[in-house]
Amino acid sequence: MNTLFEVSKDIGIQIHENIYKSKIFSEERCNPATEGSVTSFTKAAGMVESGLGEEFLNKLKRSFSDNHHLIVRNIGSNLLNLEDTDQSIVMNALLIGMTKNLGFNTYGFKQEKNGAIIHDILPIEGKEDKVSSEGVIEFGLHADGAYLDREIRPQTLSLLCIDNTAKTSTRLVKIDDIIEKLTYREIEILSEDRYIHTPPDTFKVNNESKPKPILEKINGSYELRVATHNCKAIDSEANIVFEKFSNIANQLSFEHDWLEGDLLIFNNFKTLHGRGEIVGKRHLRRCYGSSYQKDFNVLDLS
Ligand SMILES: O=C(O)CCC(=O)C(=O)O
Ligand SMILES: [Fe+2]
Repeated sequence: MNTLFEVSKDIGIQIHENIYKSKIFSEERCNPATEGSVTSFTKAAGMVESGLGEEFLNKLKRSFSDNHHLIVRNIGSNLLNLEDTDQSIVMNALLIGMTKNLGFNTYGFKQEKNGAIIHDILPIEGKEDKVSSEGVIEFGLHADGAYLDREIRPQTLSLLCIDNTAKTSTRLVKIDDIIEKLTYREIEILSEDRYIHTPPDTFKVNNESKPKPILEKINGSYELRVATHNCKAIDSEANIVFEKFSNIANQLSFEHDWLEGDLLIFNNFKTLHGRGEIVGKRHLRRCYGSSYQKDFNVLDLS
């Protein structure tokens, strides 16, 4: 089934103009964490909805629920012609609007990027050698917030591409494809409390390290939680299975080659993502979504 949906640049421009002309954003409200911004971004989500149309949105929803990811090409492709503040408002509105229109509320964590709802994903000076979204070295396959309980873990990630001069794609792999290659016993082992999930460098938390599973059966279907570079098995049998799991995940992963203006959204319970090394300029913008969180909530993990 199709996962790449190309909108005409006119639709993108129309959404931008409606958001811009409506003046629903004052300067201080363009940061989705500030008071008053909730109403503004909810209105903007409505504009994304009317811009894309109900029929098209339904197609997106179906594809997302079948494939656990989708790409809306061109939705942000004229952003680069806008002034900085307008560009920022429209990008945030598109990210939040698309996430909300697919049925997820946007939220953040006090311990990550000071509670920001919108995150700039680009290499940070001094963090080049970190295996994280702030580094430039290869970032292995992972789910975001794998160490967090399900209700507070991001259920979706929405990413909008602003600049991919570096031509670094994002890799994705679907759980269904991995499960197919595992034996019943291996699935069982991966479903047991035999893995320590360590928080990434980007979260300022002290985590108790109780063993948890990698696979969890929820309402009859499997979900996964693991950052392959931040997970340790507690015994050798669990480790052997984890290594097989990681190899399969790597083999079955596919690349999304970004074009500027692409919006990618994926289910963080049903896919793993990662990327190769970044050489050159690259800038994505991100928000989390969850149907378990209140819109614009900033969770305190302490
Ligand atoms: O930069 C990428 O392609 C992925 C970044 C990432 O892992 C994230 O935003 O959580
Ligand atoms: Fe990530």
